[in-house]
Amino acid sequence: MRIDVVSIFPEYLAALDLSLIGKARRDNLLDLNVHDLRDYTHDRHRKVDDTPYGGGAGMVMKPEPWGEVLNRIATESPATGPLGEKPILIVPAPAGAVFDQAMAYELAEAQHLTFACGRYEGIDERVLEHAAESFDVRPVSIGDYVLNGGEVAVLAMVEAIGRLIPGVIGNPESLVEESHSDGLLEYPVYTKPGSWQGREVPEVLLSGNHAKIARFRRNKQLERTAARRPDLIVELDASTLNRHDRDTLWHNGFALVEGRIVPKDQIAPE
Ligand code: 6GU
Repeated sequence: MRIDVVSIFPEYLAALDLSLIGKARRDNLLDLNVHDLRDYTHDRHRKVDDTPYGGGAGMVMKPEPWGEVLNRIATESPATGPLGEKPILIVPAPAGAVFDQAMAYELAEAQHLTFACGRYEGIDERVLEHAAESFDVRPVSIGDYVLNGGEVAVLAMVEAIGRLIPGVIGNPESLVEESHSDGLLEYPVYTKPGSWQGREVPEVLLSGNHAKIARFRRNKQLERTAARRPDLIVELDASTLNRHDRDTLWHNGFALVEGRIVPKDQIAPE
């Protein structure tokens, strides 16, 4: 996969040299190019922002350097195929669609991703309109809070996407049993010593009884998802739940009503 990132703080992206993503680059599984937006200015001050038309606080990123760098990336894109497919341009912004594991899986299939990191109040809207001629443009947010710029969001997204590229994670099995892969949060994990500061590892994990261990872990997934992320519980496909699952959910505040999972306190009394 090819990834291009455009930023006025390219040093922010240096962290992508580390760990699994850094190794994926060295192994040529990931061709990552970071561009300094200021290299596409032509004035002495390398100016990338200006005051907003219509007034208001803050500064807006000027269109010209963005136009130049995106044209160059589009021209070099390996994803402009015979069927007219467009490379994807992700624009990190709190006003975007929320990034999640399903989006990470979808984007991990792409041949080429470009990330346009805005700063200040954002990028002149005409840049996105112009870019849409050569890219599939997607404003994306990493959650309901505001960052000063897109760089930290790009670090999160590239890590989430990059680890799903075949060959990046040594043991692909570990992708199957992680949080969000089945709509539930991960179960708690333990390692040696079996007793630490008076706290014991749950006995069932030492039992060697694989069916019992699987049930224990599944219950923990259901319990902690019910407590921490009740929004995920009501989205579960009820047909994937067995009698034990439904019983655990009942004891954690959820009932199955006409094939749907609902919080018990929302069931109207007879
Ligand atoms: Cl993707 N960018 C910025 N600047 N702020 C954010 C965000 C992205 N996601 C949440 N807040």
